[in-house]
Amino acid sequence: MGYVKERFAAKALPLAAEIKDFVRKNENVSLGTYTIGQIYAGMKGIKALVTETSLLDPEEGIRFRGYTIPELREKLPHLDSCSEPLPEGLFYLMLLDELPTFKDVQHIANVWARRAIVPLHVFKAIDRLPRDTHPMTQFSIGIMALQTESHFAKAYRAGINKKDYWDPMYEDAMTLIARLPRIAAYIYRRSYKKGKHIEPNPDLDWAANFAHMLGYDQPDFYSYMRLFLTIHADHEGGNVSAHTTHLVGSALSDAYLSFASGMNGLAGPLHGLANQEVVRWLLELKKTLGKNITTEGIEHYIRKTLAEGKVIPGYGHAVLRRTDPRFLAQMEFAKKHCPDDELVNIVWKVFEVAPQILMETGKVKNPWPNVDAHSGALLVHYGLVEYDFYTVLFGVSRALGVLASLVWDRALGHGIERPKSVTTKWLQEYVASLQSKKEEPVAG
Ligand code: CMX
Repeated sequence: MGYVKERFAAKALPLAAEIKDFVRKNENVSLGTYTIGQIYAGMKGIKALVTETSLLDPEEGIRFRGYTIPELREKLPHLDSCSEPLPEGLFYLMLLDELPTFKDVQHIANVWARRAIVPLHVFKAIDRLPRDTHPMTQFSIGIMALQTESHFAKAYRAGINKKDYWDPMYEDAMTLIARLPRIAAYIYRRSYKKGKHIEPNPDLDWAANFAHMLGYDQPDFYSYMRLFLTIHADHEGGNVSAHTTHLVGSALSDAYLSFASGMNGLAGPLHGLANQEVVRWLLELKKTLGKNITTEGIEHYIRKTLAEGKVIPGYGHAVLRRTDPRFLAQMEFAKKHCPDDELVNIVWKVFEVAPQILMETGKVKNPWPNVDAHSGALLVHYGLVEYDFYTVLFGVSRALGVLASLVWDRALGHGIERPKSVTTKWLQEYVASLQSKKEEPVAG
């Protein structure tokens, strides 16, 4: 057993017993009520999930194990040549609830590098798909093809004791994270670079090696990938990709099946696919406005998009009510590395005018930009212009959070998820019964 796994077992197993006891003693404590409006609005705001790795505050933004994004950028280990954190360190923090040392980060990087070899049949499965298949579909199928490697599925079939579920889940999570960059880079080079694949460089860290396999070896791009893969990793448990991974895992589906399901959710335009939609929208804006990329021109374009019954991609959020700190971290990065880039400047101009227009609609609850509003312009700046691929980058990062959570789910013995559903007729009758009770004459 590696030392990270030993530390996880030493921490998680006593905690599982502690939480069981906590639940037993407090099982009737109410967390408040929820409304019919919330049910129809996608269960927003209903506290119904437990996720240990991160917590989202509507006003402040995300905290990973208590640390904000600016704090992570300051406190997580980084290379001497780069001030951005190494995402291996964030994974360690989310898994163990402890800030890693540089040595811990190197250890994780070494484990992933040793496990990074992808079996040939995975590439063959991807190669059977038409080359113009959307990269997220190829990614999901690649992950599914890798499921032949699952330790959890084999252990379950062999009759593993439920107390030990976390162990093969840990192994699957580590192996899957190790292999995702290779699968993602394979899809990129297959789809856009005539299948000219690039061998991994084991001397590079996880993020830089990914950038290298994609074909982008600029040191600044390595830095951006470290930042990108850190900030997209987790956003508590209720977002579609995290919730889906957790839900499917609750049926004891292994890490590959669960994570592929999460990626199918990430591929929706209201979630992760928004990063490709933002660049598509920005390029259309540029084409429509020509040289007239003024405040008035952008305002007009935003109003036209809304009038056509479409959303402004990259704006709004189901929980956040302020500018996303993940947007701000990328803005800060861009100000340092490419302040004169044309598309980046358009992102900033849209930021100046879009919130006011969205507020004027009177219905958008959060008019501020989210993480996806900025990433694409930076990727275009570094030459990665094939925007249909952007959600795959998001997916590689999201693996860190949702797979750390999946290991915790099995260690804590979370049960199969199965909320109760009712029909609209049931709700109508329920409301009518409440009204008739109110109208009943009071005795005496
Ligand atoms: N542009 C136009 N209208 C928007 C909007 C936007 N950016 N954001 C919200 N609205 C609209 C909704 O479509 C909804 O309209 P209807 O009442 O006509 O259905 C209304 O405002 C209220 O929505 P809300 O409560 O503010 O937002 P939701 O929680 O329902 O949805 C989100 C959140 C992110 C799906 C939504 O803001 C949106 O569609 N944004 C654009 C897509 C996007 O950037 N997604 C990425 C989110 C981050 C991520 O997961 O990666």
